[in-house]
Amino acid sequence: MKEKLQKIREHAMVQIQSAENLNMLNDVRVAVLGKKGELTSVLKGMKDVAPEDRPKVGQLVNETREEIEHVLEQAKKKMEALVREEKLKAEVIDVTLPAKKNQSGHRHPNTIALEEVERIFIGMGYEVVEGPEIEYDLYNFEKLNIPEGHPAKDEQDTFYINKEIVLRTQTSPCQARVMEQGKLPIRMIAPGRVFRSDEVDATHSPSFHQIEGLVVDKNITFADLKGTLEEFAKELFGPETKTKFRPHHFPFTEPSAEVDVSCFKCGGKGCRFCKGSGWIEILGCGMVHPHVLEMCGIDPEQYTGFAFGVGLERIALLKYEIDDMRLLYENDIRFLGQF
Ligand code: 2NM
Repeated sequence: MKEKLQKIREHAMVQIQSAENLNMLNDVRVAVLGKKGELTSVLKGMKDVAPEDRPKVGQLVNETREEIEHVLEQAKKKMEALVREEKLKAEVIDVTLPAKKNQSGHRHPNTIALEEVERIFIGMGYEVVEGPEIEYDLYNFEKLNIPEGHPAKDEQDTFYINKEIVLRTQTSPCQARVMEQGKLPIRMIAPGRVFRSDEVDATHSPSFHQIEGLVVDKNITFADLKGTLEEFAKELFGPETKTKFRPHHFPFTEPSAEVDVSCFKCGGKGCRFCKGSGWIEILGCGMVHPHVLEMCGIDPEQYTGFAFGVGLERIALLKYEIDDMRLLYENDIRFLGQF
């Protein structure tokens, strides 16, 4: 009996040693200590042992059982530790790796500039009005005091669909349409895409964007025009910004002016940015020509108005110190990602 137990014990030890995983260890337990296990069957055979020997044999079986149980438990713990370690190795996370960046887009610099201009004028009580990009000659030219034969109507500069229809060369046709509706007073800006038959270079494109403004009411004077555009320039380029109105000519306004702002880079001393002059041209403006009011159904004896036009790309180029307009249209992510 002693030998038999010895054999069971040794066999169990070898089996435990060679077990490669937790399942195999469990198989050993079942085979030795389980209900039909080797050691269990020894216990069951106790009835054949002489009564006087039973306590001794019983003790021996129990000792063997305890020993095997202990070794099994140790082996199980070791195996579990090994499994855990391998799992940790396999699932290792390198917290020093750079994180995956969220590639979220953002507004185009043109849009940022547009919304900035809109914000300023909405703050002064203006409405934002849009209109068609394909326009009647009537609204694009005729009602804006640009008659047949005027150099602005040159086929060299305008995309004609036919004799009556053009790609709008400015957004003022929107304003002619609003004036024609006859609801006064008017305080509006008309942003949008315009078209001119220009060659592409650093400052020209056959398609670009304008924001034109119009105010029509009783007693509107050049002082209102100046105050409004001075305020606009200060909001857009900073509170220190000075403005200068230079006489100019536009067919739809009289008198007309071009507006320069003091260079926001050098403060007006003169630098590379303003080409040494201290001033930067930003827009055109004037008092709406009485002819224009009349042609749009407004009595110029009762009402006066001022209007202005800003190039959106010009504002974006200035604001972000971009030196070539083409960059705004190429959609190169390396460029656009900077704004
Ligand atoms: C400019 C310059 C000066 C202008 C005029 C009008 C309208 F519809 F009232 F006649 N809208 N915009 C205007 C005036 C535009 O752009 C440089």
